[in-house]
Order: sequence, then C-alpha cells, then structure tokens
Amino acid sequence: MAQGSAGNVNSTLRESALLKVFDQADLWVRRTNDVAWKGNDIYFEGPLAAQTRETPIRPTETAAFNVRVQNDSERSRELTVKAVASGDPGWQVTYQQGATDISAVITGPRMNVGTLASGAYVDLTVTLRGTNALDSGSRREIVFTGKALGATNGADTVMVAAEVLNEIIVNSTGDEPDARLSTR
Ligand SMILES: [Ca+2]
Repeated sequence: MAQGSAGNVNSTLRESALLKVFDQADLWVRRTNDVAWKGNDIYFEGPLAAQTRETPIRPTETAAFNVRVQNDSERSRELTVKAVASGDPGWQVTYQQGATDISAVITGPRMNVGTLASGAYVDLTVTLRGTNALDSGSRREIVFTGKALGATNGADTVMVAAEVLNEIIVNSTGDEPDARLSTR
C-alpha cells in the first residue's frame, strides 16, 4: 500500500478506493525458482494471464510453484483459499504450507490460513510431478481462489499449470545434466 503524505493526492485517492473493498484477498504466484511474482495488486475471480504461471517439464520432472495469500483489506481478516485441479489426472500433486502437507484441506471445502493483519500474507507451495505414464502434451492446471472468511466479494484467483513435453532437447555432448526448458 502507498505510504503517501497528507498532501499526496494520488495516495489519498488510492487509499480511498481501497477502503471501499472491505474484504480484499490478493493472491500472487511464481515458480519456486523465480524471483519475481505475478499478480500483486491484481484482483480477479477467475484465471487471468496476468496471474498465471506455467512451465513445461519432462515426464519424471517436478514443477513447483508458490502461491502467496495476502490480506489487502484495510483491517485484519481471516483468509481462506481453495485449490481446484483440472486436466490429466495422472499427475502427482502435493500442497504444502511450510513442511506441512495441506493437500486434503486445500482441495476440500476451503482452507483457513488464519487471521492476517492488513498487508500480511502466507506462502503456500504446490508441487506437480509428471509420471512416465503421461503422454507428451499431458497438462495439469490448478486454480487457487482466496477470499476473506464469510466475504461476499473481494475474491482473487491465480493459476499454475505444468505440461509434459517429451521432445525437450538435451545437451549435445551428453556430459552435462539435461537442459531444462524455460518459459522466459
Ligand atoms: Ca492478485
């Protein structure tokens, strides 16, 4: 949030606009080896390119993503998040908060991540592992939707996706680890 002085008109307008949204969740997303996140201060309930991160992998590789759940309300709020997966079911998917496996609760009715002060957040990790049984082009998508407990608006959504590509070209000499595809 802007920290503008009383004389800063833009800051005052922005804070006034935020005040109208009483229960705003803000989800961010990145691959675990990315520095930059996507989706900060972008709010939309439903998948959006600006809040989606995806990566191709080889059949037995792992794609790992972080999802940040931030309270962008002007007050402390209890936030919840839900994960819905779609696509080829042959993937192994694990959800974690720190070292704790949260797979059952986040794919259930809704996970409560606790009460967060304005601007505070928690980070989650989702890991997708391809298996040898997957064909090239096999894809798994997971949509995360966060919102304040009991809120009727202010929801936000991020999406992660992984896709198996069998034709990834490895290094030509054979003396280095396999090359990894990058979406950059
Ligand atoms: Ca967002």
